[in-house]
Amino acid sequence: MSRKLVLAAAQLGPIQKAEGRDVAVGRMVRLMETAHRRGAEVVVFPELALTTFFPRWYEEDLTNADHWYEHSLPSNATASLFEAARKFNIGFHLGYAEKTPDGRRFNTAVYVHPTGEVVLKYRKIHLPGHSEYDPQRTVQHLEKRYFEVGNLGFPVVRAPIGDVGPVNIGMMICNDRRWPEAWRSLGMQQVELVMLGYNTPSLNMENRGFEAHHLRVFHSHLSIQAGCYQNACFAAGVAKAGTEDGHELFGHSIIVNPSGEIMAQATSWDDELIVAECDLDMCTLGRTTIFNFANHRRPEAYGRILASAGSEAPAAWTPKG
Ligand code: CDT
Repeated sequence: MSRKLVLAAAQLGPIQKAEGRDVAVGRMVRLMETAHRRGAEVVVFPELALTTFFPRWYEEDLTNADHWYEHSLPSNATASLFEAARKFNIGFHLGYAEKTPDGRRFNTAVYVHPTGEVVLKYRKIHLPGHSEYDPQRTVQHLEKRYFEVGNLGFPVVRAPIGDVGPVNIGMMICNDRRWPEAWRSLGMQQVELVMLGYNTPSLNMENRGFEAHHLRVFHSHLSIQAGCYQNACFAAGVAKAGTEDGHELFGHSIIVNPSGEIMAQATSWDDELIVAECDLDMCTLGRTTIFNFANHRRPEAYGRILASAGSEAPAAWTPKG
């Protein structure tokens, strides 16, 4: 049986702070319809797809921020996404802010089957930024204030997609893509398709003058392409892009194959669908040769990676002569 999956990455343009979920959801349903017309079996939306990237806004009392979170899924506001999935027989990946019934807050993504069932849930682990208002910064990045570190690990599930049959699906969210540990955790479960959404400011507010503007996109692509190559998988890296209330997020959404090559790339910083036919059998080459983990990994030499989060300076060498 052919394992050619038609994958769509649905980049979203900006969502302004004052815009309600109805605006975003309406745009997303239109993208799902376009994805269906282009033969896609699955569509991947960005991180925090339903609202503006609100962690740039400081809120002293988190209870005043409740309106940014989804308290259930589906909800009245998101029901039409689930209806579109069923109507177009298309699975979808959605990033959103989750508030659990016991009051916990996570930066979350789900993969939803066309029946409306949630197949896989992931809660972001590598939260960038800070938790308190930082007067040094002109723009805040308060993910550590708004979210707890995800508590679901890096799960992979084998689930049917479209005509392809079972696919090993995993997820990461935005900053996770920069961490090889995240990719390898998915690779260790033979992931075939990584769905990942991002909201990445075009300017690094922690820039100390060393990071040229163009390197922001380069580093995003570098991370995704390396992750795919080293773990023999496909990925859809999908942006929320454009200018939200004066704050620019870059686009450049991509679909990448297990050779690390970009198969499709968005060219706008607005709502845009890119599609690629992904032959999942391409994952076999890397997995059975150079990245045959069972044959070539040396976990006995990797102890440091689990022993501590931070690095330590090496022993100094000085010449004897
Ligand atoms: N959303 C998210 O994780 N954005 C980060 C920005 C890092 S700069 C604080 C990213 O890694 O793209």
